Amino acid sequence: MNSRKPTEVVKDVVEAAAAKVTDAATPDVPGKPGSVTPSLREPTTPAGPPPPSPEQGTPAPVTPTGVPAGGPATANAQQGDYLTTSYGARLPDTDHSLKAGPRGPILLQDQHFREKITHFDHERIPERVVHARGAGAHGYFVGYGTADRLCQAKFLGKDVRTDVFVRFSTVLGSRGSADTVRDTRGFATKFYTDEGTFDLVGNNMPVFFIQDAIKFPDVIHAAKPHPDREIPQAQSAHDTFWDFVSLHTEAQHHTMWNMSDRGIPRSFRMMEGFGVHTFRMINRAGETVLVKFHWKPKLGVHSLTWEEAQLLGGIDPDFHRRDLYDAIESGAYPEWELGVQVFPDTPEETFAGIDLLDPTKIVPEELAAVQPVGRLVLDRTPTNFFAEVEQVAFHLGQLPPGIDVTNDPLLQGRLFSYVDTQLTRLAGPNFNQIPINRPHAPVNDMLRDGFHQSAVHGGVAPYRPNSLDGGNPFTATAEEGAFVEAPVVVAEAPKVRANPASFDDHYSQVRLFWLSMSPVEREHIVNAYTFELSRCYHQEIRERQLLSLANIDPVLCELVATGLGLPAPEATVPLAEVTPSPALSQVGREWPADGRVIGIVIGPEPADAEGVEGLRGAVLAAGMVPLVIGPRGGVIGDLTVQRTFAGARSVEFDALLLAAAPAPGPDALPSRDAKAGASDSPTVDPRVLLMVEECWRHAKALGAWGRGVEVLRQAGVAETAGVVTAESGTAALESLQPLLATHRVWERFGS
Ligand code: HDE
Repeated sequence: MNSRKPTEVVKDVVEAAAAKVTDAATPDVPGKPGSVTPSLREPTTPAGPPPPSPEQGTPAPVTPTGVPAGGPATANAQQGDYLTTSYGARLPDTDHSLKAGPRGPILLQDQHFREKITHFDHERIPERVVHARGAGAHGYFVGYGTADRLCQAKFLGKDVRTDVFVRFSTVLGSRGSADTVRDTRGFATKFYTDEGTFDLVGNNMPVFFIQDAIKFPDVIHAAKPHPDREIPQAQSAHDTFWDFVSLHTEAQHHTMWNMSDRGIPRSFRMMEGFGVHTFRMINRAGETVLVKFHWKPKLGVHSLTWEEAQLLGGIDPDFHRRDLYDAIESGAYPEWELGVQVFPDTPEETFAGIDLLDPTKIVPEELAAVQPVGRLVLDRTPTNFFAEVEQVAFHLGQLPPGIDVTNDPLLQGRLFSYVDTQLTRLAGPNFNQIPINRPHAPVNDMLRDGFHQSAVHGGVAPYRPNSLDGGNPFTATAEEGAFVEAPVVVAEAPKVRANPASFDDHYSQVRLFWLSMSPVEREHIVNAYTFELSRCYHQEIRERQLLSLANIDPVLCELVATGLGLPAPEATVPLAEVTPSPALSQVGREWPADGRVIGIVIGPEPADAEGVEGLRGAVLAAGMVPLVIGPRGGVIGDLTVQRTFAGARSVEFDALLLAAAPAPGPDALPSRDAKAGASDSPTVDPRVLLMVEECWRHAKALGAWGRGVEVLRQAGVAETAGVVTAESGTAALESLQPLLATHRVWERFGS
């Protein structure tokens, strides 16, 4: 009996026939499929896509707005001087619908009316189910070449420059929610590499609420607004969130990061980013290591105070978005270094006893240093928010050769989710053809048709193997640049719904984080837990969360319990012995103050007697942004007033310098708001006093010279920590700069 496979038998027959055939007998009559005459053998020598048949035409290569493709980026923007329909016919009127007489009904034949309204009716697409609120920017990434020994991905090579698009986001809020809410921030980067797109879809926190992707709908349903009243918006301070995290205690680590100052960043530019999961890198020799990705901001990690975040939610809900775009526009390009923590790829997939597949755990930087591998610079704002920021579609399964996934069960689930969600959100399977998602590497994918198909594929054989398109497309070998999965051994094991035992430790690293914080950061954490839990309706939920806090740290538990007016429970598990990681604290280091906003208060005099113009120049020269605040709008002397006292609020700037002690302006009516600039007998405008008081309370640097010193005195803050006085504005700025380098005057918080 012949035991050979049928395919092998067919191959032999083909080979035998091919040996005999000299010329293929193709009739010269219409109906030939494709332009290639097939060979009898399967083509094996790679060759490009077949040319079109002579009788074939294609749509003209024009842009969506009707000009030849291949021109500048503006070729995709609207064209010409005149208003047209979507099919390019000029229009005489867009203000009146076509009616049967001026008082008559609208005629159904009014093509322009129907097109305009129909398109408008369909302008919205579903917002992202999570991370709906975001902002994005273009930039570039330059590899240092330091990863070459670990990873074959070419974009990490020395001086290789790759275009990127980054989208930052909050997780919980709807598209229109405020930027400064307490939440995790998304940090998703699309690298348009020559070897295909690489999406690094991370967060500004290195751990996640859950260990298995199957729990994602649970945690998100718990954190989103209650299904009955749809409140609260973009908040975790409510019963369902705390109900879930207090029952599902693996969420406690991420929850503490959210309650810490990391939950209220000062700016996207001042956030770290983390890939969260462990990934695998493969070098040219096929050797593998396990890695965790880190983004390190050039400006350091900084946060808002809770009160600043609240005020900004009302005064400037777009604060982070505006900050990002203003910084880029003014040339203060946000920058990060990409780094990796590297671990040996052992069968246990652990490092220093830490399970690298558990996304609720970090590896402290003191145990595995972050090694820089490249630099990211964001230097262009979007031209059209919808086309770019809204339509960008990330997917962490989009990996270049050299970077591969691990079995982290959260990562594994995400590999399914991101394509799936785009099918609804971007209405079909062709989302990678939307301009912002298009790869910058040639695509030959055999995926065809579907909604919004904008490629015009040639040939007749989008299948493999084929001979009718000359065998194209061919598969590549690793040497030819193919993405080849690392041949990781999957251990023989029973099919189960279970976690490894090491995933059961839910508290030791939360304690590690808590003990790594400075006193002022701990105070903020206590306040955040107390605030959020006090917003829960049910005392049972507060008590249950206190049980978790008791297992993290008795002092934390006691302080939060006191704030809630409840007894502190005893721990139910032994407290973990941990070594704090100083790298987790934001306090105690110095950073460049690039792009910081310096408020400058001037008086009503139409002269620059105080030397404010010189100060403005010095602020700009130091890479910071001046914000001139005056009693009235317009120009005072040579200075353009950017904010009036009535319109300014301290949360808009990082430090305040006072050039004058302006008397209460005619529009200053303190009695309308007793809290505004309270002073017994004010000779200074109460709104200026309010700015000073708030700055002081928020531990911001303050300075004055000349008559400005009087304001500090009246506000009761003169000669206190972080308040400088000098002979001139430029001298005051000089004394202020070291204070900005540490971000806040921490001792004002009493630490
Ligand atoms: Fe996401 N996540 N996620 N996520 N995620 C989405 O994809 C999901 C997770 C992250 O700016 C969605 O296009 C599952 C971790 C960012 O467009 C969706 C799980 C981390 C963004 C989705 C996670 C993230 C998303 C919604 C559990 C940090 C915004 C819209 C396994 C490492 C990307 C979309 C942007 C967006 C699913 C967990 C980061 C539904 C199932 C962990 C930054 O596919």
